Amino acid sequence: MMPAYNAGRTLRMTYEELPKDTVSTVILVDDGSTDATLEVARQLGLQVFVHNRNYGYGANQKTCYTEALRAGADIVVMVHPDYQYDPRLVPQIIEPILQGQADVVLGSRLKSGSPIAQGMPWWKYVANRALTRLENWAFALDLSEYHTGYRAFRREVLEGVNFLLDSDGFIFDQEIIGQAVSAGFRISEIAVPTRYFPEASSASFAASTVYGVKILTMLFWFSLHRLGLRRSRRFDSLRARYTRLT
Ligand SMILES: Nc1nc2c(ncn2[C@@H]2O[C@H](COP(=O)(O)OP(=O)(O)O)[C@@H](O)[C@H]2O)c(=O)[nH]1
Ligand SMILES: [Mg+2]
Repeated sequence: MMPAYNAGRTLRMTYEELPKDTVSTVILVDDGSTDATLEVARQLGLQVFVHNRNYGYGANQKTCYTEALRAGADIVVMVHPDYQYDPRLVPQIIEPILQGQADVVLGSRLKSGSPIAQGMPWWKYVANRALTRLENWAFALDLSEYHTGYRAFRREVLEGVNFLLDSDGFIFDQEIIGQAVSAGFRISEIAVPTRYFPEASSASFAASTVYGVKILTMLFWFSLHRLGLRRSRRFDSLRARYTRLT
């Protein structure tokens, strides 16, 4: 699934490189784009869902996952349609799930190679590293980054966390990881290359700073929840709330 917002110039390239023998359904959710995203998506014959206005990146993913579950997906892969991540790596990103070794797999740009040499602005690299360190500490994990737009989920994860309670903005990406950790799902990562070019990112320095502060706030509430000091409904697992009897 591809959460799209003004991805008209990169959507075709991204779609064309998706390995069609691995992917059974491609869903695109258009979050009120003002460019040719919808036309291109229709030409490509994708399953398209359209928001009546721009609700934000998290809101977009909520529709993506809801519709992917409704379509019966066993494994859901999100890739940004801005061609920043290599769509040819879908078989690799789902492999740990197929092997039964992970429930969530993140495509990490910081696991190997040099993201800065590949075009990541240095301040994004430094911030990414620092926030990753804090998130590793709060989540008791050892990942190389959490800020990627390339992710694979087992169906049970999307059914077992209350992602509709998450933010409609960019912080959604971190909240859903916190929820997966809370629910006891296993998270792993694979290395993916970094690609930076003008259409690959719209996050300005100011917006990235706000994002960083929101992550710190989220980690604070997550930690209080984890320690049993203050409950956040968002981090309550839906797993095992009920089972099917007949
Ligand atoms: N900025 C923005 N992006 C959205 C929205 N909904 C979906 N997206 C998609 O989210 C992706 C991430 O945005 P981008 O600017 O590339 O962020 P970055 O790569 O993380 O710096 C893009 O592929 C957009 O198409 C939205 O409401 N706002
Ligand atoms: Mg991007």
